Amino acid sequence: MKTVFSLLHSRRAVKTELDGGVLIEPHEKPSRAETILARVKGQALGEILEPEEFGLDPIRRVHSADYVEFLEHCWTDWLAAGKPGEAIPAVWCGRGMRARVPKDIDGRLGYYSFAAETSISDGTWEAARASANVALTAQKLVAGGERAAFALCRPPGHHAHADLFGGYCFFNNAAIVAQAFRDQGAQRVAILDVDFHHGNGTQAIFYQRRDVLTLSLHGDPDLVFPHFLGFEDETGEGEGEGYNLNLVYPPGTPYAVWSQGLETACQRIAGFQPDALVVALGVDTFEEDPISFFKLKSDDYLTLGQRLQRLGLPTVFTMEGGYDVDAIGVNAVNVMQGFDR
Ligand code: Q9C
Ligand code: ZN
Repeated sequence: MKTVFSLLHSRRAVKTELDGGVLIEPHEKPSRAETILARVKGQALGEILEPEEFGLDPIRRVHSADYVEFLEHCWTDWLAAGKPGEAIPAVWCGRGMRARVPKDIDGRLGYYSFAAETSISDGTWEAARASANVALTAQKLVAGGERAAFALCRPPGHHAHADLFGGYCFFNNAAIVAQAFRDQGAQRVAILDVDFHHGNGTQAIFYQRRDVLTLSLHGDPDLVFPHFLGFEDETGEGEGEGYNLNLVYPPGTPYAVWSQGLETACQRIAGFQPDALVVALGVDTFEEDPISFFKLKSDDYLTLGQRLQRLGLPTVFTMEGGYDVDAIGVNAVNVMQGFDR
């Protein structure tokens, strides 16, 4: 399988993540991508390609123009306002308040976000753009006849809504890929999210649509991020009713249990008969992940890849979460190798 990767990911290197009332070194850091790339090379998974430049149009098919513009200028606006640290949202439009875009940068940071752990600094815009280009290049490979491609995206994307950043995400790479397939003539596309966290952004973007089926297996949002979306009674709305599936699991869930949900999801995908599949691949389901509570083991990712391969669909993998441990490289590449064999 071919991998798409851009060194521009390293332009996103914030110093801070608000966690537990203190600013820690971010979990979502540059070494994540280097670790995974090293494993891709070490296993000779396949050719490694630089992304092409797709411009902002395919991003704007999923994200609002004002949100994209906000992200482009956020850091310089923050600096111009004389702020001493990194840009961190600290105020939101609470219940009963007015959802209008303020002029002030503090107000706009809150308007365009849903969480405060995701700091912004110099280079975030460039890295997020490159990450979307990585995803779109993988989409182009698969649209051009490759059975599958690995978009080694960083920053990740699945938490980003049409006009909200958070959960380490800015542009929803998986959604951008699905929309690109649709715009190139695919009738139906499925997005399967196997990251530990609910793919809230992806769900929200396609919630009222039946052309893109969204499915997510994740930790119970009653207990973990993103807390306010991802419950099993969210099944889609209007035209999209019946085209969103959430499968929620408790702390300690091993592959033997998680894989039953995977089977349910795969059967739903097969019944949908999509023209393409996008897999939002987080490996924070791993037993040693520092911010998660599932108990998947490294070999389980091979089995996951094999199951996805059996769907028989043109498939784009977008890299999402997975933190701190060296095994994120093994685990992510195991999915690809399980798929390839
Ligand atoms: N104490 C992805 O996996 N909350 N994002 C972290 C840590 C935010 C995860 C709390 C988690 C976001 C792409
Ligand atoms: Zn995650």
